[in-house]
Amino acid sequence: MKKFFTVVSVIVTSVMVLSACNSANSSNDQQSAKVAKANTSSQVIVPHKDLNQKPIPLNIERVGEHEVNIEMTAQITDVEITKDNLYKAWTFNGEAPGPVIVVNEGDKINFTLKNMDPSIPHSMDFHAVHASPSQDFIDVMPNETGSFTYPANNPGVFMYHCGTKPVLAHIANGMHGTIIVKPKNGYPTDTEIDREFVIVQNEWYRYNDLEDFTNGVPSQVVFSAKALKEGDINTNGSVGALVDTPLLAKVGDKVRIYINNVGPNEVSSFHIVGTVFDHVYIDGNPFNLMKGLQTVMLPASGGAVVEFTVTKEGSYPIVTHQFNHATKGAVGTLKVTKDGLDDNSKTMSH
Ligand SMILES: [Cu+2]
Repeated sequence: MKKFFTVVSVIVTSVMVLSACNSANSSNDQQSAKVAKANTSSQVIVPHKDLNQKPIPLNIERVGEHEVNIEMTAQITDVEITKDNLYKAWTFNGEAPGPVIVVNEGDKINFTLKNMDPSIPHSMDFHAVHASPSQDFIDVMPNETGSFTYPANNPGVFMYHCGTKPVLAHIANGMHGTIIVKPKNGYPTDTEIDREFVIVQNEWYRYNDLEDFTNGVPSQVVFSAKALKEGDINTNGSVGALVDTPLLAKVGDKVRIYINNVGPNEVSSFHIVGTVFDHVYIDGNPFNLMKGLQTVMLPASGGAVVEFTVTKEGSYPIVTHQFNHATKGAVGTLKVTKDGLDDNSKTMSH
């Protein structure tokens, strides 16, 4: 009899434990269903509806020879993808892709993320640093601020992005960008360079639609230019951004472009019509030097430094050689003139 009761009590306890597990699971499921619902509806999530937060400039300050403070915001800001498509983007600092960050190899980064989104958490995942993701890339809750410290010990051109679940939704809605870590001893070709640009590729889908992000094809694939210094062109990832405002160079210039493909899903086959890349540093590391490339393959998140000389005047189309993507917007122009100024001549379309 005693044995019977023991068995029954074991069964009852097991059922209780199982049902507790189930109820925890079902609460998790409900939670995920809620998140999934918010992201598969192709709708603006309600608290974002009337929100269009003014872009806030990146705050970066050198506080020591090998130490920088970086302060960024997560915020909801309208971004024009095409003339008729204003996208209520989830952004860093009100830009999508976010502002380019430049630090030096060996820097300690003291990073602060101010989450101005009133409704959902956001976070920061820098590909340029060594960190413990479960401690250093964690969610910052709505209307809160999080601070993190990590070293940037590898030179290169790296992606950064929000890593909050579902990460695909956060990246596809606009939370991505580029961080350049300048090599301690520079690039061997530094002295030859006449001008530098930063170009970022990303793609857009149906608005806030996790189903389309996951199983669809991009509606637009775009390039943006990011300013390295005051006065440089700085754009969002809009169709035609770099055709309407071409990059400029002078005949004979050796041009360097820092390129980064921030996805979220597609690869890039970066190519500039009418030239061959003399030097390519894959992922922007001076050790990864390749010569004489026509096209550089950038995986999702991948970066590179490409260098080439423009020998004649004219308009040089910048494309991804995956022409279905070029057709969807990933085209820009490098205009080469006698004096490096815009002569307002027509740019070549591609
Ligand atoms: Cu986010």
